[in-house]
Amino acid sequence: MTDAPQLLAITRDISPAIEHCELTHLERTSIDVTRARAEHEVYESVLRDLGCQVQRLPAGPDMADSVFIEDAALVLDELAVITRPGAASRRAETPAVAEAVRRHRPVAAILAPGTLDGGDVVRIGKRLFVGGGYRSNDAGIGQLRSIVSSQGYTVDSVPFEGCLHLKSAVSVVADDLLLVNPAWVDARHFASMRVIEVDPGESFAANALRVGDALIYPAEHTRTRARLEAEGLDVRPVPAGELAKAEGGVTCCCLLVSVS
Ligand code: CIR
Repeated sequence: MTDAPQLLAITRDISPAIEHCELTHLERTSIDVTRARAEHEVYESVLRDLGCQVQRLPAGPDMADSVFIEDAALVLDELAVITRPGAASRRAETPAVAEAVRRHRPVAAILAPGTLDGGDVVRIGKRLFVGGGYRSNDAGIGQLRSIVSSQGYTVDSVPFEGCLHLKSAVSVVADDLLLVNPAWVDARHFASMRVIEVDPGESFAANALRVGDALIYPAEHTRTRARLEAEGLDVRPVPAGELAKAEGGVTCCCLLVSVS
């Protein structure tokens, strides 16, 4: 008899230095660390409600962006790829993530001069779409292709603009359905997928975290949430406004690993 696979959500502490986080498209505004930590705890408790086991890694004051653990690795069913983040300040984040992930997957790594951020990778089955040109460069995307092609994955570079990562512009909300901000990415790159567009007044609303059949979703984006619910999707709102000031969304704050 085999045990049913379980979902492990690896999260990471919010650094006391989060006020010094990387910012690209937002003005720096004061981040309330206590409030951000409270938001993160709600997020973790919703992950648990959805059946995940949560493992939170510690972070140091040299890792301002540590909470955004998604960028440090890409975890697939067959293997994990430890990234080389596009922002040099974030490269100290990867060793501890590699150590945690290695318990569950064989591990490969992106090497210099390649760069890749996990937030740039949208997976649709065996197709990986990588937002190129900002945090993830051609060398990193090429290395990813070499690493995963033997496992049957295709890797395509997708242009986007106006936001930090491809997953800020598009995320998968059901097997055949994407949530998209059309101002930031052209959904025709993802042929065969149906599309829900964000409400035009909610630019940052395209990032949703799919856990099983449910979606963890920022409570702030009420009008786009109504569009998701009108599709019959099970939306679990979480407060995410404080971490949004650091340019983070809900996919960024965990790595999901199916374990048996
Ligand atoms: C950064 O600029 O790297 C962080 N302040 C935010 C990272 C958010 N990660 C993500 O969207 N995957």
